[in-house]
Amino acid sequence: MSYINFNAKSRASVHHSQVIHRRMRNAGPILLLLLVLALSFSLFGANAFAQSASAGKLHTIGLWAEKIPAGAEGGNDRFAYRMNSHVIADMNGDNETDVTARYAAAATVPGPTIVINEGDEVALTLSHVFDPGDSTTLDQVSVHVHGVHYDILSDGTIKYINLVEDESATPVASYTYRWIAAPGTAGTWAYHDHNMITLNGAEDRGLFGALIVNSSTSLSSIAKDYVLFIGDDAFWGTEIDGQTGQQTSFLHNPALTAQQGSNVRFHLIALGTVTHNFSLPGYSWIDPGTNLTINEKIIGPLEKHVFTVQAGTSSQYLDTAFSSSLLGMKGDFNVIP
Ligand SMILES: [Cu+2]
Repeated sequence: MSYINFNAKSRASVHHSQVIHRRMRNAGPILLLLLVLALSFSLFGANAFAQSASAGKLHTIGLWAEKIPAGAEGGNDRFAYRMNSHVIADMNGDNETDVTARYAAAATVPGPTIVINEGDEVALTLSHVFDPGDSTTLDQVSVHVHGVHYDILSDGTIKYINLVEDESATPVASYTYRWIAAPGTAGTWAYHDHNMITLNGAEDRGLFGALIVNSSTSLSSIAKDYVLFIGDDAFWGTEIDGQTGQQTSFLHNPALTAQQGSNVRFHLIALGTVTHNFSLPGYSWIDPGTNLTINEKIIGPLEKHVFTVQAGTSSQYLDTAFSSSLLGMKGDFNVIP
């Protein structure tokens, strides 16, 4: 499941410098350019330039992959991603904003939800910190993302698959992935480990999370985002505050809360192997890409479904597929007046 854009390496700055070099050879166009610049300054003021400079942002992310040892109740060790640092800046590195405080301090399942805008770029450096000093530990871990553009070095797969190199963090070296949220990539996408070979990729052990690419036309009035991964036996989720960006992750059928009258957006991503039938009794919503109003949605493995409702009365979200309902796949949707 790779969506590789081999043209993604060409950068806007390269084109700009070529254009400027061509202009240097001929003074005429330069005078014209100065005239246009002066004119637009007088018409629009400096704001027009400030806006174009802030069009796309660069997200520099440090993500750690950690081990969560099995608790007293037994079971298997889990693995999880933790946000170590997230800094947003202009493409040239100016105007840095550190948003690391939005994330949980500990590693979480699901992993951190990375929220960016169409036009942004991401440089994500993954560090392998399972068992520092233990040379017998699993040696490769990666981040493979869906939906956005990247070149072959950022696929997050092993050499056997990509024919170039192992694109993994190891106990001795981190690995940097570069993503470009080009026009047309808006949506909600999964990212996950692809390389923990002895476990056949460790998304089933906790190494997965979501990337939300908001489009320029996304509603700015979203009070909360709920990212719900649908596993074969439970929902695993993250709740994100629309104002502060603060996020909290929950294992096993989290209770979601909303302020009455506010707009909340559900992002459903199916993991695993079975088909689900999602419903939220008392609510209906527009099926994206159509003008149909629906009140339930069949979601197959690796499919996703994103919709927005206005919080009215408390309800429950649930999976009504036969085996899922036997497993109790449901959680509370609490609306606070
Ligand atoms: Cu995948």
